[in-house]
Amino acid sequence: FLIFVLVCAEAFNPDEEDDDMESRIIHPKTDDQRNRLQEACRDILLFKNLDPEQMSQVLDAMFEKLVEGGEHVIDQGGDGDNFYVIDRGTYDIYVRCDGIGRCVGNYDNRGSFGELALMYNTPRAATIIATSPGAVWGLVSEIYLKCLKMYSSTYRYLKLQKLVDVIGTKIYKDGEQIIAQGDMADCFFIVESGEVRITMKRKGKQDVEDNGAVEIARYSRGQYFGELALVTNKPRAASAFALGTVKCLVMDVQAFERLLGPCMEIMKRNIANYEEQLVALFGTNMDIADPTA
Ligand code: 1OR
Ligand code: 1OR
Repeated sequence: FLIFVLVCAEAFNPDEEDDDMESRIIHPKTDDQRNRLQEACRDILLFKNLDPEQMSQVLDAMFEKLVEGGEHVIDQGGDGDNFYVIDRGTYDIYVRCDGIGRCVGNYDNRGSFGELALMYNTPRAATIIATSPGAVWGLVSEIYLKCLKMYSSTYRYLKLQKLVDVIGTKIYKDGEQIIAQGDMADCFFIVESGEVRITMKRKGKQDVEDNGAVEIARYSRGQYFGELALVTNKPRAASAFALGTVKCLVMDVQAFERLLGPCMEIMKRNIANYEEQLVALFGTNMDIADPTA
């Protein structure tokens, strides 16, 4: 999973995305209109990550629609054509259920509506009726969807970038120790290239050849290790050594907790497997030296 994330992060560059608004739509505006429009769009989340050029294209494409009190701006069940940003005026939101229309909310001189039918390609989910004379800014669905696409890719990229920023790489020579059993833990590793040998000391045999260490696992590209001590808050349960030259991605404990918190459940499930394998390897888990002892 992690390698997948990292590969995506490397391969993905939002600047390379087709971020042009293509067929440029321009509805000319007076200075006053442009100022009002800019003000109305200031808090629209979807527009926040657009660069000035893209934002200017979106503003160009928006058109002012004056409305009278009682006018339906959107009718429930209709097709989604535009997204609307409120310039001024008050609006009621009606939702029809079992033939009965109910007012479920209202807008007071600010906000936006009409995104649902465009996002999900569904009929309009509510009726919007102006309760005073007012004005809204419309944006055709193609451009709205383009913004949505850019927003989600930028958002994804920023998240991945955060992950990449806190991961360092480290190179180990053949035979070099990466983790020592019994040590306190401060980081987590992902093998980027080469092979890592995990060994564990057996109880009472520390002075026998090779400290009585038994190889219990080998990891290669894309696999992780060193998570156990971080998850359990215990010393390292095993040692890790480089087999040939090894390149690891290294994440410190703070980054591990912050960024991999959502993966914790998967890691815990894998840890449960260690216990099964321990029994399979040694007959009983009592045979392993307790690093805390
Ligand atoms: P749309 O494209 O479906 C109607 O066109 C718009 O009304 C819709 O996008 C929303 O932007 C807006 N349920 C459905 N649509 C709502 C609601 C709403 N509120 C605003 N809209 N509910 C009210 C939640 C306060 C749920 C009612 C059960
Ligand atoms: P750590 O932070 O304790 C050593 O540092 C790492 O070796 C450990 O995290 C795991 O990532 C990795 N038991 C304990 N740790 C293991 C095991 C393991 N396998 C890999 N590590 N096993 C049971 C004991 C025989 C698994 C056997 C396949």
